[in-house]
Amino acid sequence: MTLIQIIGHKNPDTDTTLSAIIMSDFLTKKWYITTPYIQWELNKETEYLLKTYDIVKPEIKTTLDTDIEVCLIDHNETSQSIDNLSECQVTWLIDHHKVEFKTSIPLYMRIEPLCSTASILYKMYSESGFKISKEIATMMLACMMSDSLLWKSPTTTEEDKNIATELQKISGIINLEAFAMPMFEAKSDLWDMPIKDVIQYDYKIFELSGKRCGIGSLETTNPWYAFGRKSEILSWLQELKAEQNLDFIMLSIVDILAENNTTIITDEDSKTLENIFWVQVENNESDLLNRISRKKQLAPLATEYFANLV
Ligand SMILES: [Mn+2]
Repeated sequence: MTLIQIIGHKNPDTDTTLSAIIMSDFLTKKWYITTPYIQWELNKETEYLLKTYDIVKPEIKTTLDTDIEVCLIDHNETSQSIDNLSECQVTWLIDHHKVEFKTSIPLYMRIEPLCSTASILYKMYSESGFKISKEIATMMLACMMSDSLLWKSPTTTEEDKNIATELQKISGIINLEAFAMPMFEAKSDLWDMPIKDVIQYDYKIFELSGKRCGIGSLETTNPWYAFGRKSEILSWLQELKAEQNLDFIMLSIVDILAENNTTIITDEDSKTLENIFWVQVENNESDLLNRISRKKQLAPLATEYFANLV
């Protein structure tokens, strides 16, 4: 019997958390003994889903046991993973992000450009001939809706939509919008949260050609909340930049309903933002139009910009 620890990325979101749970179910069907973990407290969308669908919350861990095999889920970059990744034996990796991963041992690695990691897991169940329960189907759909923002993100593919149709049959979820809207509303309920946490609510650090870049993407049905606290956000962006030893930091406010992105940026990083996205910054704000996907629209342009600086 092989034991496997399954871990999602830092600042856990719905796809990383539920995909860890789904992967645990999948590997159990393959006779492994597995435990899903998350790296920090959940966001309110995921909390809402656990409560509504009676799902057990994974335990929090930021380092893993180096004697037990590891499965990375929904990420592959060191800066987004557990603190002792270099000492761990990663034998599985399932993801849908760009690849920045070096391995010292052979592994099962599957990366596909689908809207969610759960979409890939659906294919793995199908290929193995494993039955998907109603609970797992519901979780998979939640991951797909969360990562694709109800198909609005350009990461959505035809294959994802076909997978969702199959999952709707199993889960009995007829109306996807009615299923997804309470998720988005739960995620947007930030009134009691310190601004430092708001910035890092959905936040990733990238190592781009030797530069450390923090990119926050606050997906919300209520963008006015963030703009109402812009001056606080700006001073915390400055703080976080120093604290996390970053070269650049930006916070995109993604309006889920209007499908647009207005980015808040400090004076210090305004010029860089203008150069990355070919936009204007005014009053520490910039209209990034319909660029709502960090993995497909924000990170690639930033990657290209910093690569050209070298
Ligand atoms: Mn994901």
